[in-house]
Amino acid sequence: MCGIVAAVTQRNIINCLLQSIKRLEYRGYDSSGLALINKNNNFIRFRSVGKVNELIKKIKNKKLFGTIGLAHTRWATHGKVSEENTHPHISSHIAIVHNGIIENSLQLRSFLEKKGYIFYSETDTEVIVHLLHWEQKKTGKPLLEVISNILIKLHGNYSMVIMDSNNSSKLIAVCSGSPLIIGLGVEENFIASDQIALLNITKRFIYLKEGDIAIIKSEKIKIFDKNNLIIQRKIVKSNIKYECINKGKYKHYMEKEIYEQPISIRNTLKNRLKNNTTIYFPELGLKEKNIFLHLEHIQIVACGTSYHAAMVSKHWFESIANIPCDVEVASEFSYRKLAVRKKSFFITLSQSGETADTLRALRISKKLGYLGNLTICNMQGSSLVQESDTCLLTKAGIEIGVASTKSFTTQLTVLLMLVAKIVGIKKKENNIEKQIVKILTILPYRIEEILKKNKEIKNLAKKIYNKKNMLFLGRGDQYPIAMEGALKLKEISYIHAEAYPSGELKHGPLALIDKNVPIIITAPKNSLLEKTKQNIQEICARGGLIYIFSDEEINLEKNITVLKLPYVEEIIAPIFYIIPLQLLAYYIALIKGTNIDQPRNLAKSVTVE
Ligand code: HGA
Repeated sequence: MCGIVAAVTQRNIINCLLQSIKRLEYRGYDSSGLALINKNNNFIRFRSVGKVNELIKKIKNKKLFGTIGLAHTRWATHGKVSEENTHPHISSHIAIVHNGIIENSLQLRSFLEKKGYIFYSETDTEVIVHLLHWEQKKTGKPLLEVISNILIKLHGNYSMVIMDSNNSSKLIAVCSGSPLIIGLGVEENFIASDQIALLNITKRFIYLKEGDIAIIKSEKIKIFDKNNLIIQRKIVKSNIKYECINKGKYKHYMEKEIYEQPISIRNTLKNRLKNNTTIYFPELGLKEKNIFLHLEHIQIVACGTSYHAAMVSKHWFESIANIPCDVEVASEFSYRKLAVRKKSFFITLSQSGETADTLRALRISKKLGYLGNLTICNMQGSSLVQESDTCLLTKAGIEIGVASTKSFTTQLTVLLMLVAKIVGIKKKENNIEKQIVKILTILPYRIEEILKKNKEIKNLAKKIYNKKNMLFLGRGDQYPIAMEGALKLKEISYIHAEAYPSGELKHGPLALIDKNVPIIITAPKNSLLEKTKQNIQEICARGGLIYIFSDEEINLEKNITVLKLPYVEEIIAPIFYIIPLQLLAYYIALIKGTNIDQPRNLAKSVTVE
C-alpha cells in the first residue's frame, strides 16, 4: 500500500513521475502528491485528494522544471484523507515520501512539538521528516549519517525516499517493511515501490533488501546493508512486458483478468506437467523432496483471497494426500501462543509477496521449529519469495484489479499440483499424480467453457443488483468458494454478503431468510449434493430466494433458479465454480456503477499490518 516513485536524472522529470505514480495507483488512491527541486534549489510541491488524475489536472498547465523529484500515492493509515496529509511531507530542506506505519509517532510528535516544530498534517510520516531535521540541526552531521542514526528511534515500518534541497544530486532510500526497487537508466536512476511503475523506462532493477539504505545519483548507486556495510546487490532483468499493463478490449482490469484465467492457468501449468504423468517443479531441490517425504502436517498462513485458496487446499491435502492441514489468517497466527505440530511444514500464500501480515507470520514461523517453509506467490523477487526457503510462482501475470481473480485460480492450480507432487513423493506410486496431471490438462478448457455462461450470469446480476444483503452457501471444498464469492461481492459492489457452510444455516442464519435476501449456492454434482438439496428445501420452506449454480438438474420448488453449468471433474470443481461468482460480482458492480478496479478503502498489496 502507498506507492512511491522517485527519480534523479538530467532531464525534466515531471511527466515521467506523473506517469509512473499513476501506474502505482492500485497501491492506494486516497490522494497523491509530488515534489521537485527547482533551479533555485527550492522545493515545489503539489498535492491532491483523489486519484492521480486530480494531481495531473492541477499541474497540467504549469511550466515546471526539475531533474530530481519524489511522488507518492497514499492509502491513509494515520490521519484522514486530506491534502494536508498527502505526501511528500517537508521540513525545511528535507522532503520525504513514506510507505509504512510509525508505531511510536505520538511520543515522537510530542517530543518534537516541545522542540518547537509545527505539524501541518496528522500523519506519522511528518514525524520522520521533522525528526531528521532536528537531528541534523543538533548534530550538524551529513544527512546519510543522520538517517542511520534516527532509524533506531522509529518503531514500525518505514520504507521511504528522502530528498534534500541543499543537495539536488541525490536521493536516499531506506527499505524497511515494504519493497523498494531501484530502476537503472542511462545517466538516470529511479526508485519505486514496484517495477510496474518503471517498466516503460527500464528493464534493469535492483531489489533492495530489508534494512538497506541506498544513495541514488544519476550516474551511480551505493547501497549499505543493515550492518552499514557497502554491498553490491544483484541487477535483475525484468521479463514483464510493459504492454501487459493495459486493459486491452476490456472495460476494467478485473474483467480482463477474469477472462485471462484460461491463459493464466496454462502459463502456470507450462513446463510443469512432465510426460503427461508427473508434476515437475524445478524449484524444488533434494532438501524439499526429503522434507515432503517426512512431513506429517501442513500449516498454511494467508490473508483474504489467498486464505480462501488455502482453505480449498486443506480439503485436497487431507482427502487426496491424507496429510492433516491447518489454515490460519496471518494476522491471527502472528499474535497468539502457538503449539506447533510435530514434523510440520509451513506454507504461505500471497499474490504480491508483500502482504505484511503474511510476511510477519513467515518470520515468526522460522523460530518455531517447522521442517521448512515454502511460499506460493505471483511476484518474483518479492519479500516473501526472498525470505522463504522455496517458492512456487503462480505465473498469473500482473494482476492490477484490486479484487483478485486470476491469482486465486492460479494459486489453486499450484496447490493442486503440490498436493499431487507430495502424494507422488510420499506414496512412491504415481497413480494419483498421474490422474491429477490428466485433469489439470483439461482445466483451462473447462474454464473457457464456463466463461461462456457470462450472459446468463449478467441476467442474474440484473435481477439482484439492488439487494442490500446476500448469502453464499457451499459444502466441503465449495464452502471456501462461497467465502471467496461473498468477498468479491463485498469488495467491488459494497453489498453486504456472508458465506456459510450449507449445513450451518439452521444453526442461526436461517433467521435472516426472506425474499429480499438472495441466497447463492454452488452445488456441483458430488457426494454432498443430496445433503445440499436437503438444506435447499429448508430454505425454500421459509420463502428464501435461491439461485443455484450446478451441473445437476435441481427442480425442487418455484422460488429456485438453477443456472445449469457444464460438467467438471470433481477435484477441480472449486477452481471452476469460483468463475461464475467472480462474474456475478463483476456484473453487479458494473450495473451499480462502482469503481470496480479501485474499490473504496482498499488497495492491492497490503503492506501494512
Ligand atoms: N502512514 C502513512 C503512510 C501510509 C501507508 O504506508 N499506507 O500503506 C500515512 O498514513 O500517510
